[in-house]
Amino acid sequence: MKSYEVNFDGLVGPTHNYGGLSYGNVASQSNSQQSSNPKEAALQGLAKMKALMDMGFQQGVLAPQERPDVAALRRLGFAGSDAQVIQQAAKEAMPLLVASCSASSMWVANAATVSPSADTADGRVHFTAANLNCKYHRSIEHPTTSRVLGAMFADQQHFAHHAALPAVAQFGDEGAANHTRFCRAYGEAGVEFFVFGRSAFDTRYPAPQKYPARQTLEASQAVARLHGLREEGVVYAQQNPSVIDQGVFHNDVIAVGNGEVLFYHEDAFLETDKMLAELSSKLAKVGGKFQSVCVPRSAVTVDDAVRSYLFNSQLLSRPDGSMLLIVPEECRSNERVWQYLQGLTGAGGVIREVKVFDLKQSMQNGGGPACLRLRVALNETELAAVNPGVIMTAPLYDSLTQWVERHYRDRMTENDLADPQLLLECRGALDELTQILKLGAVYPFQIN
Ligand code: SUG
Repeated sequence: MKSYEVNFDGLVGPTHNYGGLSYGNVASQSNSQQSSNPKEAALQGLAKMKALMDMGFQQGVLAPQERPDVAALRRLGFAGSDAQVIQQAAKEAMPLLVASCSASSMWVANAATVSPSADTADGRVHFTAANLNCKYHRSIEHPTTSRVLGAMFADQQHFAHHAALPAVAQFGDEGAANHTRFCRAYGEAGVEFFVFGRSAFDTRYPAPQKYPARQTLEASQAVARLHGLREEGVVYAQQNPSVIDQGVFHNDVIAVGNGEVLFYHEDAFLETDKMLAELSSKLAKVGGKFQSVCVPRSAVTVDDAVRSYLFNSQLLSRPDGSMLLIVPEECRSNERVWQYLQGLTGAGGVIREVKVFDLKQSMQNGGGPACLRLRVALNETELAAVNPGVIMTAPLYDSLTQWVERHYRDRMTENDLADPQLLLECRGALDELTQILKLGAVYPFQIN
């Protein structure tokens, strides 16, 4: 049976702004309080989806969330009408209002961890929504994420959904940003690779000194158990704590994998050789031949990787078995990175082509091409069971761009977030969106 990797990209929400909310994420911190352009952000994301669809890849779309999150503000003690809640928060606790307005759900690599049916005990595709426990503004995403994923992958015969892990730092889980899957073909059993930043319960593991390690070993292990993965089909590795301290807040900022290939930076992991050997032997047991492409620090420094997002790229398989790398524009403007990429694609290895996308609006908050997509490997039957409303087509692209043009502002600052009118605008837009994507009622304002 045919199988595919379907990339579901997060549609940027209408409140996209630079809140400076993510300590440890260099771009988010350094662009704090700049004015943003939500319309441009959404159109840049849609252009990438359209381009991948036009190249023949399976492409889907994942809806943004209701923001400002008035219900979250109410839980923090703000009261009255919705407008009063927003006005009171703006007056007394602007950082909380900003956090409740973040469009961070666009980075859907953090929405969930997904295990394809070929890897799981019950033969279904398993999803665990990420608790995103490290940052308040992201920790409020998972209830809606679960509803949206439930509406997209509704058929229980093929899809199993797990609630987010317990909402404490010991089970901090950032979803697919720290998860990669290796396989010979998408529909065959593979090896799931979980990268953690620290252990919450075992003090023998080192931890970063400056910035938080968002993913714990125990969270990754819990997800593997929930999904019914075989021990032989799982590899755990620890992220090098010193790169976390240099701004590598997720593994997908320093490594990306696809098919039988891992593309990674020399400093990405601890005990790299042992990890590569385990990946290689476990992949061999399911018929695959593991290949790694290591980028040496002499060619690209960790700082270059963090600034250019070289590894936050999409590594995609082409029909001839070679691969294509989708990178952000920032890779072209970094001389060392661009030179490295020229050498890489010219060397006749597996990665043959690089395509550059302008995703500046998202990049300024630390979100590159890979952050913006959630990968779901599906066989033909499973793909047919996905809600067809969320699969990208030329007409859907047209409706979504028109929808963005109609509803999105082209400038957003802190003052705009304090405007109660914004809430009404966003709800109006999202109500229409759920009809376009045929999601049914998924937002708090639709179900309460
Ligand atoms: O969680 N930025 C996101 C970026 C997530 C990128 N995702 C992956 N690497 N997979 C984060 O740090 C910034 C929001 C702000 O500051 O306004 C933010 O949430």
